[in-house]
Amino acid sequence: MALREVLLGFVLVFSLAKACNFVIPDLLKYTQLVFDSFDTRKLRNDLDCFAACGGLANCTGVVWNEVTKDCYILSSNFPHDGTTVSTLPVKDLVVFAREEFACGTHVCEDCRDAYRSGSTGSGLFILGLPSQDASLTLFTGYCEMDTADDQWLVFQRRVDGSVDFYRGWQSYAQGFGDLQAEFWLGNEMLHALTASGFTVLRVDTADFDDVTAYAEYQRFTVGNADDNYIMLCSDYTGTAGDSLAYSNGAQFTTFDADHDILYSANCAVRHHGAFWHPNFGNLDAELFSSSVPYHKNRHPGFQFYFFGVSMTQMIKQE
Ligand SMILES: [Ca+2]
Repeated sequence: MALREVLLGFVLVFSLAKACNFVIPDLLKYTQLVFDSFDTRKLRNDLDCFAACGGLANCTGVVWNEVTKDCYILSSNFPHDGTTVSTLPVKDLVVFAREEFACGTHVCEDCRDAYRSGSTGSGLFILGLPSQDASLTLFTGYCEMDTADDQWLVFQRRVDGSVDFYRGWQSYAQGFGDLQAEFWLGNEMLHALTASGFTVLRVDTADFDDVTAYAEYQRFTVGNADDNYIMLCSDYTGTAGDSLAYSNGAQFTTFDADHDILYSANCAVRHHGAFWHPNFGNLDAELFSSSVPYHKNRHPGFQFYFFGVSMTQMIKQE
């Protein structure tokens, strides 16, 4: 009887693993894992945990905590507002990354790593960003593989207005939306990604007639929360106009956190969108904001807005 149970168990494990292949990356050179999960469940064991992932369409992997029996679901959907980032000792954890979102036997270092690992099509990947304190930040990202002969991590996409971008400070800090549709990756991640070295920013826009334009900035950094995610960009090239020059050096402003230098108003409220709002004094134009595609009265001088029906912003490490 006992042998039969063991055999049944073996068959069950085998069939689960076969139905959905997982990579178990070796994380032992790190002491801590930092990640934000879509959902957390108390489960009996690791088998139940990765089986839970196999049953969810948007699950890219799971983090299993052997001590607390918590199963953390990683997803292409962002957690709802109010969730917090987990920082846990690696020794208690096992990561199961779905094979199609990993780089061979490891989690991808960046989009270039994903491309070199043989994934030449754009899509989702589980990415690991190491810090100097031996912690690894694990997140699901969308890699654009065929723009300007390079690989890019998308941090904002607007295409159809399906996601509400008129959100507050905490939402923009942690990210929101759906990586396969519209989203903001999060100011915390933008800071972490751009703090580690030279980063190139690229903005692609299209208008109603599918006329496209782009802007590239060879230097792009986002500060930390203490600096209200101040943004610096320089060395422009492109066809869309150097519109972001006006936001160079601006802090991030949302409707509930006013860090623009316009004394009389909150630019995120006035322009119905969070952004690194520049100060234009009394010039009452519709300006930069993450609500871009649906602004009506675009100022003709600012070509992102002239072109901006759809908009993608992405970065690559140099
Ligand atoms: Ca203000």
